Amino acid sequence: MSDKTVPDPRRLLARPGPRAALVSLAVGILTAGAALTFASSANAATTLGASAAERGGRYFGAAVAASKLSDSVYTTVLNREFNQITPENEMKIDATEPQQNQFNFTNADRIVNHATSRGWKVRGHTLAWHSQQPGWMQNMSGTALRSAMLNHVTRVAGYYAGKIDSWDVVNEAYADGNGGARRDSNLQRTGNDWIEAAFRAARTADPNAKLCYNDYNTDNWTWDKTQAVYRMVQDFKQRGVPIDCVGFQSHFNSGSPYPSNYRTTLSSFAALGVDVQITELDIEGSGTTQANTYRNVVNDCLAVARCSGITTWGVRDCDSWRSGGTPLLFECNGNKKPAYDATLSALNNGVTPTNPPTTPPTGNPTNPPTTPPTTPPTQGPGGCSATVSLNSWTGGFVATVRVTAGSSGTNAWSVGMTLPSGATVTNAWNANRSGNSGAVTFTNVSYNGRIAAGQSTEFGFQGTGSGTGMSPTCSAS
Ligand code: 9MR
Repeated sequence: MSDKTVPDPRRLLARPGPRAALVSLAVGILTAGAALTFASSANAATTLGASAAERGGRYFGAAVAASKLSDSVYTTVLNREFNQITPENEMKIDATEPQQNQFNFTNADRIVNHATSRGWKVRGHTLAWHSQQPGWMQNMSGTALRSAMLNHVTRVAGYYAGKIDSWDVVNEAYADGNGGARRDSNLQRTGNDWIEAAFRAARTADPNAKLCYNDYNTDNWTWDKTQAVYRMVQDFKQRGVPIDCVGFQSHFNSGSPYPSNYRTTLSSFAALGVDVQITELDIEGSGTTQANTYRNVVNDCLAVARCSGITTWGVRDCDSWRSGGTPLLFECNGNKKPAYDATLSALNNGVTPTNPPTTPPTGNPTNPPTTPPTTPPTQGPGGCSATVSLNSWTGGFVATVRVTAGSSGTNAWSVGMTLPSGATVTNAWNANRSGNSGAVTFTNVSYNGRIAAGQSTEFGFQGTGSGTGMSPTCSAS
């Protein structure tokens, strides 16, 4: 099935709600806090991938079609500019399991090998999706379909274990313009928990891959679909469903334009304790207008510490699923477009990350309050525990600390840890901090001190140096 031949659901859009004032305030705060640092032009990186790598170890990638790997114009651009690949169609369910329990990885392997032999990252796309299901799966329902879906996740993620940086575990599970409802599909009809079941199976099959939820029309913070996905991720984090990242497809055009609150969307999701990735970027248009939008998107990603990479959905305009909209960075002959120059210079100029918001977004009537927790602890303290996970690059790291309440919940908590010699905390979110090197203590902020028994919350901090080897201790009252 080709999306080129069917009406495009991305043009049937929900309208923004009444939350614009709050959102512009949030954007204003973020923008005011941003600082610009400029790489000297003599030392500036000359390719997208190299420049992104210099911005906190980010990647800049492209969706790749196996059939194009024999096109030398295509591979010349691909090999020079990018350091990450997403297979455009070759890892979809119809490609990898064309007959039930008969797996075919030939084309996906060609792409994965192209990437891994060059040290690039691979985003796996996608394990569970209503679309591009093979015929045998389209005809299934109920428990048989649930089992088949989980088997697919297990077998495919297991086959590629160790080779995939991030998996789109579930793709496009929410409906457009329907108040933030789930999309109806045979998978959805197996029960609302199908998404978390897929994530748990993926974690078991490949414990090292980052597990993402991926969708489109989730770029505008005020749209119901965005808010619905936000609530799902928030719920998953609160209940310990394994989710590490959210992919924003970001197919922009006149019907679904780049929203001015895009940075707020990215930073709000990141504040939930997940990485955010721009996964299928294309921007229809040309010339300066298109270039400016690419620049804005790059700057928004760079401003959010947990925005770990950008992938364009194809290499050249003629490779695009929307080639008529000339939405990519290269002409068909491989020449760079103005949008390329804007993208590279934005990467090289490097917006410094602002502090993630220290309070979760509020004021959205469709967004249940994140504070206080729905089940306040009745008594404390029953102790608490803390674990830390690191996202490191040369010279720096982001630490995500998970605080879990013991047997009777917490009213307040304090986490201490000793930073390795040479490491310094530069900023923290969702916690108060005392000290920035050596022994450092983090305490709850107003909205996350109360944790119900057995439940968790997360805070984070960014540092320079190496964060390896920290072992947090937790005390509760
Ligand atoms: O670019 C892909 C195109 O070649 C396929 O025909 C189409 C079929 O579903 O899928 C396109 O990729 C889609 C991606 O898998 C999910 N998000 C939307 C992308 C564009 O339609």
